[in-house]
Amino acid sequence: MIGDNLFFEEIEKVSKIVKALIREKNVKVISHHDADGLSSAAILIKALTREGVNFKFRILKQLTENDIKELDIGESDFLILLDLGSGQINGLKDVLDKTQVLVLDHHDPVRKEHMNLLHINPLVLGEEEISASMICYLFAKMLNIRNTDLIDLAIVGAMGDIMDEKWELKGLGRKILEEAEMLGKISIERGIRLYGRNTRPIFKSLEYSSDAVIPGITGSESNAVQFLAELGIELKEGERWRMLKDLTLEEQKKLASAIIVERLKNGHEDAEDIFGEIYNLIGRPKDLQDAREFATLLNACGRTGNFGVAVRLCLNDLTALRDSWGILENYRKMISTGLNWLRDGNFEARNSITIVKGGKKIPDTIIGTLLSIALSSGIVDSTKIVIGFADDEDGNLKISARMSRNLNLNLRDIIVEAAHSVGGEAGGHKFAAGALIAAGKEDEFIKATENKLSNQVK
Ligand SMILES: [Mn+2]
Repeated sequence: MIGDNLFFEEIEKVSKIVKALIREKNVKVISHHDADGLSSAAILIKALTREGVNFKFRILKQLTENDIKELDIGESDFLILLDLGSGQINGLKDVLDKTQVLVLDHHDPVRKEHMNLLHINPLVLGEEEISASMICYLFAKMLNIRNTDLIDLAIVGAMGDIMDEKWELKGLGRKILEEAEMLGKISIERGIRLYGRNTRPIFKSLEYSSDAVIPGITGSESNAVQFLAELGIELKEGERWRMLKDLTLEEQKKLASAIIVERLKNGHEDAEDIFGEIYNLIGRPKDLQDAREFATLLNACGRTGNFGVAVRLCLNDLTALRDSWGILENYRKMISTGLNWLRDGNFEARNSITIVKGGKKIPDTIIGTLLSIALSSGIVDSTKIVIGFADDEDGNLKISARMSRNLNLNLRDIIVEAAHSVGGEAGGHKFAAGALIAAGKEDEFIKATENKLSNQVK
């Protein structure tokens, strides 16, 4: 079942050490506020509870050097970092000099060792990237085989971090998916890559079609409604809005070919490339059965500060479901207000980058999500990097950067270098990165980014 490579050996070795540590020390768990971090937190919470261990847990937007100081970790503590930490190994030095730290993360790592550092990151251990939730799952399973029942959360976290390019998990992530299928926790279906299959009216799914983009229809509710009317697909069944899952097979085929035709008309290179896999969670309430929708809901909770609701949802506390819909509604409003603001042209297209200065207009917790949607729906040029700025509550500037997977650059390297040049902190992945810098430094940051890019092109 378990491979013989370094990654799995390390997880096994570390799990044994951790098993002893959690009994001796005060356990403090810190995780990240997005869907991957929240699923990771839920997996560890359940696993630690099963070990009979008391612990404290906190969710953070990011782990800054200031946050590390405020954690006030002493010799009797044991710190566990989920979906963050790999990029902050240097900042953790003082803590590491005092006590052990376990990092379960997949962000681009600082490759530094310390005798107190237990660092599980596939990128450090010669393995391909998987989500933090998947790392946490593998770790929890090694701690106690009963934790295999948490495997659906591993998949949900991976959806949140979009580890499934074109809606299909590959590589090690696929192996975990297959394990979930084998355990009877997930079923796999094929369908059009449209969000909201079980939760939104069809025209809303089409309006928000950012993955399989439909020219002229993505982003326009009225065009989406008209498109369906022309196809003879009823919007309602009695009083109830119909959703994608309600379509007959005939209607699904009609819709799929019409989408392909629209894409062909507009000269899309891969017009027929609109299908992908849908992952159904078995044994979850109806509204949480689609792994992607579950991830969206967790994201909405996390980015609006409702961490408790998110973790309760993961742990199958159904009373949290009622609380979550209002949160999602609010989050969707925030996103659509932000998108409309961008559509009004509130960005600056430069030679090699697009700049979005969000200021106080765009909450720092959603700027990254907005940029991702703006890229994939064509609001901003997808052949360029897009960089967004938003004021955070401490008076700093939160930076998010995104680029299409077609670009052959390493966004994390670019952003880290630019952030360091203005005295900030940064981290991330090849296609998505973030930073935190002092207010007023954005032009300097932009210049540093442009310089780095022009050097790379030469
Ligand atoms: Mn993650």
